[in-house]
Amino acid sequence: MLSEIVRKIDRGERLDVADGLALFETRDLLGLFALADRLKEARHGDRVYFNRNLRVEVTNVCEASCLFCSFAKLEEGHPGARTLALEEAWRELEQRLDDPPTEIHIVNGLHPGLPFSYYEDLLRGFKRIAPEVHLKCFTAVELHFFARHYGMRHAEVLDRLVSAGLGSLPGGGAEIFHPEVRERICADKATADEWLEVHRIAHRLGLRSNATMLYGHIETFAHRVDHLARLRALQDETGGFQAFIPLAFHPDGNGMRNLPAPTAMDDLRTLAVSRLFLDSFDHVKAYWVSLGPDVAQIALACGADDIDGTIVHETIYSAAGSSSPSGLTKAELVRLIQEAGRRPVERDTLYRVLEEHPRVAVPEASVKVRDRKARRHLDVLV
Ligand code: V47
Repeated sequence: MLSEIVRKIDRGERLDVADGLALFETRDLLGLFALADRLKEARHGDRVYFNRNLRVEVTNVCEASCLFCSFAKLEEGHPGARTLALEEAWRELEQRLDDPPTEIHIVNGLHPGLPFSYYEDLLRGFKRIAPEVHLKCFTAVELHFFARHYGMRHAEVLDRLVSAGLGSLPGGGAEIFHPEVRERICADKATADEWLEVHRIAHRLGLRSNATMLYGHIETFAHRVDHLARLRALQDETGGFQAFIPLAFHPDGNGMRNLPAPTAMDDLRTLAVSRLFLDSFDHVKAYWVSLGPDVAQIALACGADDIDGTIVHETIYSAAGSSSPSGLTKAELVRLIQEAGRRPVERDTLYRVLEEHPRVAVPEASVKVRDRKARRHLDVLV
């Protein structure tokens, strides 16, 4: 079956839903990874992208009740509920002005008690502090909530936020589009069509955005392929998506805590199938926070061309039991990529190249052996 798909890809034919399912079901995982890596290399060569970004969550108060979420607290005043004063949010950036991030990524709960001006002021304040910083803010779910809650059209919400400094949209909130799953895990927020419509409007207004898929809980492979197919259809229409990011489900402290987390092979398989099926997406991101740095590094040989960024300060995954560190330094990201035999490229949010690092020809272990002290150490060991 894989050989038929390889032939299709060689002929430049698009994969259909049956092919997507066959890829998810194949036992030839190494064949799958090699095929995805081949397509990644054809598009990006040995480049792997990362950026220097800062994550800010200004409120975890949320009127939605997603089964997978360990981050949101339903009401203000609930133990653990927290909404930052604008000055506190801005301080996150002010504290890092010696090495400022190129991007701030903001994702929040759906807070029913804040005025819309809070979000406009939030963005304006960040821009005042660092005019060059790119603001990648608010998932389509949040933007849809703003439209409903403040009585505006989606385009008006986006126009006002763009005037305040919004640069692009992150990919969160997509979860699983298929209603058999969506109605069970997140019935009370934007539907699949509403999520897609917000991105469609954003793309028409000239904004770029990302897309995600939360996998490894109650969904089937067929639901995953359906999700990818819906994203591919919108990408065909607008071309506005930059990156696809599969997000591995973390079970701690949420309504699906009785389920196991997906295993490494499922993580790698999902990334590889995404690369092959989403032929019109430039970038497939191995989000190291959700995968852990080790699996994210291996994913760089299975079709992923991006590993996300320094993050600095992550809360959604740490609340859900991820043992990943809350940030990585630029040097650590560069090393992860180099040791995967790839060339690290620091990018900005819109994938403009900021700095190309060399690909290291000799793996780190051999470099150490050339060092006299390490050599002596090794001689003792062998
Ligand atoms: O939408 C929440 C997911 C997303 C859990 O655009 C969970 O570059 C796993 O969208 N287990 C927010 N996942 C994060 C996000 C994102 C991340 C990295 C890069 C980009 C980008 C976007 O986190 C949510 C939801 O799908 N999430 N809880 C959990 N327990």
